[in-house]
Amino acid sequence: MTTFSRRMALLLAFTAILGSASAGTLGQPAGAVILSVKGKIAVTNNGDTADFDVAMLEALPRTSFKTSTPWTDADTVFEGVALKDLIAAVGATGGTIVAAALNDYSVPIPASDAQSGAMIAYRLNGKYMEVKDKGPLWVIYPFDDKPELKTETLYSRSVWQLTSLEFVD
Ligand SMILES: Nc1nc2c(c(=O)[nH]1)N[C@H]1C(S)=C(S)[C@@H](COP(=O)(O)O)O[C@H]1N2
Ligand SMILES: [Mo]
Repeated sequence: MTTFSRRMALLLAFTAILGSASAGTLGQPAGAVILSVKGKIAVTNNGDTADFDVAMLEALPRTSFKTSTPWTDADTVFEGVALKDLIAAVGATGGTIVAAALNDYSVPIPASDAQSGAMIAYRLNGKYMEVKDKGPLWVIYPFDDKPELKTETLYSRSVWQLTSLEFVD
C-alpha cells in the first residue's frame, strides 16, 4: 500500500466509526416534546426516556401511504415514521408496546405490528394534525393496502393523539 492509500483507508475507517456513533444518538428536542418513548430501549436523551419533537421525528426515515380509515375518507395520505424505523432509532427490544394518548386511552400493541407497515403519522394530507383533528401523532395501519388489517383489534390500536410508547415484556 502507498502512503496515500494507507491514509485513505484510515480516513474511511474513522468516518465509519463516527458515522455509526452518530446513528446511535438522538440529540435534544428544540421544540415541544410530542412523543416520549420509554421502557426497553437502548437510546435515550432524557434520563431513561427518548423524547422527540416533530423535527426529530421528521429527521428519521419517512414513510407515507394513502388509505381510508373509519375516521377519514379514501383519499387520506398519512406521512410519518414507520414503527419499524422508530424501533430501530431507539434500539427497542420489548415485544409489546403500550401506546398512550392525551385522553388517557392506552392499548398494548405487539411490536410485531411493525411488520404490517404501521406508522406513527405526523401529517395528514400534507399538514400537521391539530389535537382536534386527532393529532399531533396518530398510529395508523395501511388498511387499504392490506384489507386483512381492517379489524376491530387494529382499529383499537389506531391511537390518535398519541403521546407515549413504552416497550415492555
Ligand atoms: N386517543 C384515542 N385513540 C383511540 C381511542 C381512544 O379512545 N382514544 N379508541 C380506540 C378504539 S378502542 C377504537 S375501536 C377506535 C374507535 O374509534 P371510534 O371512536 O371512532 O369508533 O379508535 C381507537 N383509538
Ligand atoms: Mo374499540
